[in-house]
Amino acid sequence: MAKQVIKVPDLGGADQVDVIEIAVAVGDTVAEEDALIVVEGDKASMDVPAPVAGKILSISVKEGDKVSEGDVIGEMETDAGDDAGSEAAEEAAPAPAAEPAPAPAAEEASAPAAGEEKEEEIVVPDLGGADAVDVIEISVSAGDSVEEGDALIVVEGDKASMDVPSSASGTIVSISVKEGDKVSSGDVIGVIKTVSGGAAPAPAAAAPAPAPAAAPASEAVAPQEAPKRDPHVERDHTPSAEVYAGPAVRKLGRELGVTLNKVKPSGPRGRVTKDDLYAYIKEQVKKAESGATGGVGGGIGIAPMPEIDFSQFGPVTTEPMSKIHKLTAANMSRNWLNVPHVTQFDDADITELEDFRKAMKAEADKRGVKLTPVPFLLKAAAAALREVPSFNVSLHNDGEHIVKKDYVHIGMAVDTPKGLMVPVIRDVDKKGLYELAEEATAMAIAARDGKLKPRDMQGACFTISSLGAIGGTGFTPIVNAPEVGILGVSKLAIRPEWNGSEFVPRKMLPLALSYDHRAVNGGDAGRFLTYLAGVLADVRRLLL
Ligand code: CAO
Repeated sequence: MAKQVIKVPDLGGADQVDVIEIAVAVGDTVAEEDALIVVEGDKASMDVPAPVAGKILSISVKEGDKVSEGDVIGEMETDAGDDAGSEAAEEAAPAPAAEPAPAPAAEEASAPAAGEEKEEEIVVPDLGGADAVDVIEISVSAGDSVEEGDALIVVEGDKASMDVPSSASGTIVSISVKEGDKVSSGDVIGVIKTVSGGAAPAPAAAAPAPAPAAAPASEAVAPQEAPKRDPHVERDHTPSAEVYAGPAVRKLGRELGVTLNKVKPSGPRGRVTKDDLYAYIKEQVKKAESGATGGVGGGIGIAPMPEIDFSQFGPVTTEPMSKIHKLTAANMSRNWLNVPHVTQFDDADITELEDFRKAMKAEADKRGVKLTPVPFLLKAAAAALREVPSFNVSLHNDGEHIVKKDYVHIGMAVDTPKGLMVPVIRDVDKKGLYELAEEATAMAIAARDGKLKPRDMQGACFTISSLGAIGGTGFTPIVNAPEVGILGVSKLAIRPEWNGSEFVPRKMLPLALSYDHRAVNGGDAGRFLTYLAGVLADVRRLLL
């Protein structure tokens, strides 16, 4: 182990550049060439990379300080031998950057007459010795009008990204590179049409674009970033390449898949810092989670609900939601947003069912069970799931398969003081009415007493939500995904029905079937509900 002083390397003649970002903290382990700090001169910002791999012992500068070549910016602990001193460090440190040098002189060319159009090749300028750098963004397309100095493409070397600016004002005729291509100094990347203007001669043909970055300070120099900054630029429409950010932040942004123009900058002169990037990601995660957990919106691009102080309208009390209530809210949001719902309505004529049920009431009481319409609904739904197997399905997670079920488990929504619970009655198709009545009652009691186990609430193919005892003429229930559908049952009403020759009073039960239209089509749903209503209208069909 050896201590090594970290010094600012050759800045290509630049002096007193600003420290605009500290990219590491004491105790961080860094690899050779990892950015330690970012400095900025008049025309470019650049990383100061770690001269060797090791651990940061101290950083002796802070954002806003000014540094020059040779200044000590900190200390590292390295694996090198004890003779590794600061001189060695200096030698080891690749000169990362240089103050942007004046553009290479354009080749002499005779000035064309005023108003004369001319096509010029656009050439990659001096990249400070770097070779075969990546094209990471194409900022213009054919037909675009550009001003001299506008970014045409953005390239990136090992340690920095930079704009390749237009050498002249004019119209882009063509761009011959694409993102992902590699280019070197002198490569032609397109053609621009210029018009010479009056006394002022147009830029010379085929002149390399002014080097936006450092003139080489050493062979190790990488292209440097020359960010274009316009405080008036509308950030959402700003190409990432034009966002003002250091190479380390750009790299991190790419790794995390963040488009930098969406990040609110907090650095000097609108610079995006690493902290801005992290803050942006935190915000996105929070938004996504609030959308997924049924918060008050903000996920998947939905505008969040405004915060409202209800006390301004009248007296209020605020109570915490129960755990079940919060879970239900989260599930409802998830299901509502994920499942394309369709709700189909029908009325089942349950006049005969009610006669039968009442006739059996005494016997049921003797057995200690309460025979309400619910066991009949369970039985009829099970029969319909067997009759229309294309309805007894779930959409596979991969979105490419349908899971067909050869079992019939049905959930039953129970209203409890702590919130909505949905216990599941298994193998409904194999059970008799009394057994179902008994189980439904036991499940409802367990739900209200908070005695249901997680397994008691899993595995349903379908759910029945009966609000018949409460009232209402109809409602549209939300599918309890990944189940395929849910039957909402409202209060039966005696209504005049036409029997072919006269109106007769019939007991009509309003049914509403919501289903996942990704998993089943209207035809399946229509057959399912028609069959179910038919069974309720004539329970003898359950015997068949
Ligand atoms: N129309 C008219 N009367 C009805 C009816 C209907 N559709 N359904 C039930 N009834 C009657 C019953 O017959 C019973 O009357 P009797 O005592 O005279 O026989 C009375 O209403 C009360 O029934 P119940 O509530 O004790 O039993 P149930 O089997 O009808 O319902 C259960 C059980 C657990 C489904 C119900 O108690 C419940 O919690 N329902 C609410 C479900 C819910 O909250 N759904 C919404 C989910 S989405 O927010």
